[in-house]
Amino acid sequence: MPRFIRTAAIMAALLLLPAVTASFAHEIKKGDILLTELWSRATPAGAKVAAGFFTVENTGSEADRLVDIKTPVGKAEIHETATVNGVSTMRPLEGGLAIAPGQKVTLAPGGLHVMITELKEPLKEGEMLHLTLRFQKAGEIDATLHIRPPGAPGPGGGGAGSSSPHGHPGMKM
Ligand SMILES: [Cu+2]
Repeated sequence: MPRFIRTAAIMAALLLLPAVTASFAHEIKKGDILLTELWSRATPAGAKVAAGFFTVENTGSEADRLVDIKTPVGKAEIHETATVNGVSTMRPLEGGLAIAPGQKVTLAPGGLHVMITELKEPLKEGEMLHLTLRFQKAGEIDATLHIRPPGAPGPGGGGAGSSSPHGHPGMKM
């Protein structure tokens, strides 16, 4: 009897696993590149800009570089945020994002991010944002980013309005 119960419990756990993996341990791997924590934020109607975030890890022994990003919903590029004399500004990352062997780089609000301009449609909470990332070595990777509530501070949990919005001084919106 206890053995049957144990088996049933394991089977239940296995059945639950795919859903859990999809929503919480979402990761994408190609070659030596591992992408995790892929997320974005919902945008208000009429907004022309959006941002995407993820963590990229180079699990291999050779350097790689994220050189280009495309998305069906607009124009995408990699931006860096820098604070000069107390003023936060952002600019496209020249030459792409280099990732050394063993290095892990996190894109997050206030730092590196995928900038989407000329946004064709609002990003809706609960849906997915599709990006095609092109790496010098790993090649093209299709990435899906969970669209979190507006103002979400991170890839999971949290709620709206708990952090400052993703600011873009210097860009006309
Ligand atoms: Cu930006």
